[in-house]
Amino acid sequence: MKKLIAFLISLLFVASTFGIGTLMANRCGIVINEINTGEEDMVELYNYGPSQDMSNWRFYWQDQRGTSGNFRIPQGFVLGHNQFVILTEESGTNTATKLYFNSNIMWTEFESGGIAGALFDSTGKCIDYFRTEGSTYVPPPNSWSGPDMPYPVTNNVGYRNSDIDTDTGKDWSVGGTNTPLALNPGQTGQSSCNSKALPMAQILKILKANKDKE
Ligand SMILES: [Ca+2]
Ligand SMILES: [Ca+2]
Ligand SMILES: [Ca+2]
Repeated sequence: MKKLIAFLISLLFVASTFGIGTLMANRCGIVINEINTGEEDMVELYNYGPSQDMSNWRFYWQDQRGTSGNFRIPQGFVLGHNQFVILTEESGTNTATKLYFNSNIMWTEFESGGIAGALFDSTGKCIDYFRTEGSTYVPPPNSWSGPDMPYPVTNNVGYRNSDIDTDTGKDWSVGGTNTPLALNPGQTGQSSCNSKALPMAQILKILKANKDKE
């Protein structure tokens, strides 16, 4: 029993020092949650984590035809816990849930050859990203791996299909209808940071099982 506890403590130490902390970092915060490649092009962000000041964050978009652009989140914009915001190419007056950039995104359902997007914080750190089939964009920090999100983007709708973020296209589905400012099919909206609790729950279960044996 003592050996087991020592092993589990060391496992926890290793996980918290080297693995889980960084691995889970993106999943606890803001994600690119949904895209609309039709009229009008838009991006939905969702915040799994605590309230976040997004002043001077940047959303970068591009396509395989060689077009790209940047949206700068305005100074003072804060995205609350479990809140959505839409970034749109339209022009208008910004609200708490919709930011207008008056700058065309060139994404299309099937003529772009592939599309990609990435979200950067004010220090330039990449927070989240996605890539479709056909895209050769390598999102920093160069950690995206296949499979890619499907392309064409059926019905101009691409969306995260769960609360899990694996930094692959498996997290994304296409088709159906857009759900702006609402959870997507397959999402609970609860923090996938909670997956941190899974190893602990398992550890407690093991400890209890061993205790019961004693
Ligand atoms: Ca479009
Ligand atoms: Ca457009
Ligand atoms: Ca949605």
